[in-house]
Amino acid sequence: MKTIYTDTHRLQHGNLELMDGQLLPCFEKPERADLVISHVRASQLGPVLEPQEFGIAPLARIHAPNYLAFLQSAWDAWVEEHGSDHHALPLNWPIRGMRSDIEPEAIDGKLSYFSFDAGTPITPGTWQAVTRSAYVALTAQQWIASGERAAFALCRPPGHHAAADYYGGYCFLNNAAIAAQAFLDQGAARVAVLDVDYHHANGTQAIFYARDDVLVLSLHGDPRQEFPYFLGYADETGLGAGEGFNANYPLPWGTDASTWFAALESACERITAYAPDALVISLGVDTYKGDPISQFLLDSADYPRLGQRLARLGLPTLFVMEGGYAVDAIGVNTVNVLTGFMQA
Ligand code: OKP
Ligand code: ZN
Repeated sequence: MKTIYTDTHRLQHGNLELMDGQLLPCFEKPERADLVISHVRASQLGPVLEPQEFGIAPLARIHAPNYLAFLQSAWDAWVEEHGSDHHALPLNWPIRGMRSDIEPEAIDGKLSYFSFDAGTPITPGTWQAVTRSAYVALTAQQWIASGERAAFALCRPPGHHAAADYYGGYCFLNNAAIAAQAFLDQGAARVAVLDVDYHHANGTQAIFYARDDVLVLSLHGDPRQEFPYFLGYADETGLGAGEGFNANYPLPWGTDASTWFAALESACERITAYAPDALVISLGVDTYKGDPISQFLLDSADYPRLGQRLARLGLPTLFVMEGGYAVDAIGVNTVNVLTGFMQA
């Protein structure tokens, strides 16, 4: 299996996120992808290739023009207002009854308008890093379109919390959604996106919620207990033409491998019934028992089994990297999924 990767991810290196009442060093840090790529290189998985350039068009198939314009200009606008000593974080949001339909002029207002948390700093290199992360996904998608059985897009920053016009949860551009749309634009009739990250795929769900050409499935910490709290319930099944084409599997804190794999089995049956032309896996390994911000109990030996089950779906499969914050284990666990897939 080919891996697509670029060092450009290091340009997103946020200093601080607001968490547990403190400004803490960002959990979503360059070492994550550095460790995954070093494990890929040490494995027998296959070659590591650089991404190509794709311009703005495939990003604009998913993201709103005003959002892309904001992301591209946000750091410069922030520096103009506040200088460059601190990375840009939002501070307040429109709640029920407030106006959420007008993009403010001031940069602090724009940051709030286009975001949903205070954990996702915009830095000098954010635009460069997030566009390259999307190009990693698009390059891997192209390999599959040209006949590869599977490919691994080692994206960083991750993408599944980003929707058409907002960022948050360390995500800015929805790499998995951009790749799924590329399959459709190249002639696929149906694509399934299965998100096995610990956190709900709120952005991916929102993007495809009213559509029947992308089946979105997500296994995740129950939103009653877990970030992002405001989406990811089991009764969110799609809207209009999309009714029946969204499936959530919320699971409680402390979920172990047997419960998690039972949910995976249900999701896999749904995918088989949908008979997609391609499968995109939003691959987070923050389901690991040692993850510092997550509450599931999977162990490293469970990840090959995940890969094996996905291989049995028999579909062209694009793996897109999402979360995983136990940096000691993220490389092993990720490569375990991919080698499990290849050996099946
Ligand atoms: C991104 B991805 C927990 C705070 C959570 C944001 C987590 C974003 C996860 N107390 N902060 O889905 O791995
Ligand atoms: Zn996650």
